[in-house]
Amino acid sequence: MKRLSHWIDALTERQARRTAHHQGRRSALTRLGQWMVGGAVVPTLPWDRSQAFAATPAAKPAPDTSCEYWRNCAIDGFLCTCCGGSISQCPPGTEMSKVTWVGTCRNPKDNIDYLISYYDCCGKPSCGRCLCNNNERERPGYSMGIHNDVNWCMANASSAYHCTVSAIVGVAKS
Ligand code: ABN
Repeated sequence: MKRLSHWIDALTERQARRTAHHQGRRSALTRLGQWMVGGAVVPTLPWDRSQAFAATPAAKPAPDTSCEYWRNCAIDGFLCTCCGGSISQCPPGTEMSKVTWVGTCRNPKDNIDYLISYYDCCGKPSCGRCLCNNNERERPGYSMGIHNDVNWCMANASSAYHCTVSAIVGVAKS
């Protein structure tokens, strides 16, 4: 009887060891398989990467906020494009000068010379941004009509100078 119980003990122990051995290996293999499949699949999931390399709006300034922009070839003042206006419109709360001076600038895209009217925008204090002093074809101050260093708000209700626009008003005859 003692021998039989010894034999049953031995058999049970061997069976338990075999099961534990198999279970351990199987679960390790299962975990390895899951890890490999997961590693292969996750990078192919349809992530939305459309914003990943999107340029920020401020990355590239508009060309007309530069003193080098062709229409600004003879401007003396603050660019209205930096002050809430556009290349040819005054910012809200200001009004265009009643008098102005007209320069001539060449558009590099079509090689045509255009007449550019540099209206000052009046009625608010100086904008203080994007100051340009370009003087292509400008002449000394004794001749007011061809001189740009003048506050053209002089004839407006308010002579407070804010900024200057560069409006195309015609084509220069050659
Ligand atoms: N036309 C621009 C400007 C305004 C005030 C003084 C000088 C120049």
